[in-house]
Formats: sequence, C-alpha cells, structure tokens
Amino acid sequence: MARFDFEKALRRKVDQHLKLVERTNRRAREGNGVIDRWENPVLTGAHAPIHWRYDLDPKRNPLLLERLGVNAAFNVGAIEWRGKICLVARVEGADRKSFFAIAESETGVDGFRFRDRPLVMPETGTPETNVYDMRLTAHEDGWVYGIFCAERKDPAAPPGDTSAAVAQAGIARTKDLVRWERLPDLKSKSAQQRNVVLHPEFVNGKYALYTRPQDSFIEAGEGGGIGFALCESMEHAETGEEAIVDPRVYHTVKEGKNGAGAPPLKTAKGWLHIAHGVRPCAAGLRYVLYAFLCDLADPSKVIARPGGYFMAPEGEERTGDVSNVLFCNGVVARDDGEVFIYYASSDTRTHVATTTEERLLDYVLHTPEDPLRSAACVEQRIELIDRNLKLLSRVRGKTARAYRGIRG
Ligand code: M1P
Repeated sequence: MARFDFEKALRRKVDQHLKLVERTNRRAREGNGVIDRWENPVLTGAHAPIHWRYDLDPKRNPLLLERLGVNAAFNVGAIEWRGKICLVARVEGADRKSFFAIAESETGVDGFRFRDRPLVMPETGTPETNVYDMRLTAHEDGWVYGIFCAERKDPAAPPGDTSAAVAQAGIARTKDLVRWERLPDLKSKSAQQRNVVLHPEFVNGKYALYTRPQDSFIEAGEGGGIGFALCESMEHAETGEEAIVDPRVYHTVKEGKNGAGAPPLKTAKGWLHIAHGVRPCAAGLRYVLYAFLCDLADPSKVIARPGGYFMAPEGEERTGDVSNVLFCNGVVARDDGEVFIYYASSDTRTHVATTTEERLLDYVLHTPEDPLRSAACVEQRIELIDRNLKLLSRVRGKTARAYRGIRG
C-alpha cells in the first residue's frame, strides 16, 4: 500500500480552503426589487480555518484526520468595524455545541475570513451548555453589546428527559471586539427568553430591549410576540412588564412565533426592523423574514407593517440541518445608504442580501398590510390589478405591447 503523504494531503486541503475563502461573489438573478440575493453563501462550516479542525503535527496526526469538526456557521450578528464588516457567527462544532467566532471582510459580500481563534466568552456562575445567535448593538453609551441565547438543561426536567432546556438572554460587552466582559443574564418575568435585542439608543434615559417572552422552549404557548421593555442598567439588566409590540397572529407568517432580528436601523422615517416569523405546517416550522417600522420618538409603537414576508427560503436555502428556515440577526447599514442583510438558511450557512435604506423604506411604507382574510386579500389584489390594467391600456411603447401579448 502506498505511504500516506502528509505534506501533499495538507497542501490539497490548504488549496481547497483558499479557493473557498478567496472566491468572489456575484449578485444573483433579478429579485423582488426589495433585496438582491448573492450567488454564494458568505460563510459556511468549511470556512472554519484548517487549524481549528486538524492537528497539524505529523507526529501526533500522521494520517491527517479531522479531530474537531465544524458542522455549520450561521445566525451571525453583524457590525461595521474599522472599515470592515465583522460577523459574529454561531459556529457549531461536530459535537453540536455552538460557539462564537468573528469573520471579517472588506467588501461585505465575499472574502470573509475567520480570525485566528474563536471568541472567548466568559461564563457566569451558572455556566450554560450552549450559546448562540448574538445580536451586536453599538450603543450610544459607548459599549458594543452582544446579546445572545444562553441555554441550559432544565434543572426541573424529570429523570430521563434529556431535552428540556431553559433559554435565557446572555449579555456581554466589549470596546474592541477582542476582550468581552460577561454581565449577568437578563432577568425577566418570562420562563424563556430568546431573540433579545438591545435598542441602540436610550429611551427615556433607560436601556430598551426587544424581547420574546415565552413559556416553553420551542412553542410560544400563551406567550410569544416581540416584546419591548426598559431597564435601568445593563450591568444587572432586569425588565419589568414586556409590552408586546408585534404580536403573533393567526394565519399569518408569524402565527407560530416571531422574534426580533438585528438591532433596528435608524432612518429618517422611523426605526426599521427585520424580524423572523414562524408558521407551523405539515413539514414542520417555516421561518421567513419580514419587516416593520417603529416610531422614531416611541420605538415601542409600530407605524408601518407590510403584510407577509420579503424573503422566504429559496433553492438550496430550503434544505439543511433544520430545513425551511431563514433567520437574520445581523444587518449593517452604511453611511451611503447601502444595507447588508446577513441571513442564514436552514441552520447551516450564512448568506448576504443587499439593498438600500431607500428601498427598505419604500417597501415598509408602501406595501399594504395583511388584511387577514382570503376575501379581503382578493379585494386587495384586484384593486392592484384594476389599476394596472387601466394603466396598461393607456401606455404605449414596446414593454406595454409585449406585456399585453403575454396576458391570458
Ligand atoms: O431552528 C430555527 C431557529 O430556532 C430558534 O429560533 P426561534 O426561537 O425564533 O424559534 C433558534 O434556535 C435559532 O437559532 C434557530 O435558527
């Protein structure tokens, strides 16, 4: 049998890895006008550096076997940082535990590379089993906060139940994206908290949090909806009542549950939110992305609520470890109005969609609300159709002629 050539095998791996991290990305086909998708995912498990996964010492690992595999890189928090876009990814090891790691890129659409080491997140006195889904907020108090889900086995679980878990909001802060100070977890009246997001500005002199009060780990039960609560301090964050600003609603894209995404973007017309909505169906849960706008002076008040979703899983996005899921917890808005929406598909990989503040505002302000009944939806659509038909019958020119030609 031929002798295993360690050097050659490693060379092959390095070449393959470089090809992946250096590949350029291209805007994908025409979209819905609201956003543009890009052809390649920007971050995957395979982007994890080789030295995170393999022991590169030929004496200890003569056959170059993978020792600590990486399963996926998804649900990223995002921030523009010293001219680059930094993503704090949920990297999931082959052992199912997630950890955070920063990948950065000059362009925001390709060339993301993980830093040399994953992020070291200090534990609290009650260590969690799993951490994931960090939202990054550059707060006006001068800190960058990372709020994430800290999950522990339910101490009240009966013997033999190895699944019951408690999700709480973990809180950390940093000034350099290198050293992270862990603060006590958020205290709230809710048994479970996931998808907690810190508002970037003080509201009435207090910190403001978007929450998701739930009574059980997966199901919303009697709870759910996107909540809003104020708290005095982030060093001992504790909320009182959580007012529901965006509730779950029967037979909509957020019937099962919903959750705030990235911190809202401040625009001239209001605070713009990108959130996820979940509906149950025979195939399980379907996660889509939707948007809404809140009042600038009162961020707990929704002022525009377009119906339905603006992004749902498409093509390869539909399948993965948890299929039929789009999830977004990281958005970057640049000073020139360009917006990068980082979203994950099916709990497996990270993609980018680009748009502009102008398009997003047009979308939230001029897309009609969900009228909540089939008959009302038909009425809404016929109103659009009638206006268009009238317009088309008057308009001359090549496009109108071509369009008249394809009509039934
Ligand atoms: O598996 C889909 C998502 O499920 C959870 O989100 P939510 O609490 O809104 O249902 C999270 O575990 C999330 O990480 C995951 O992507």
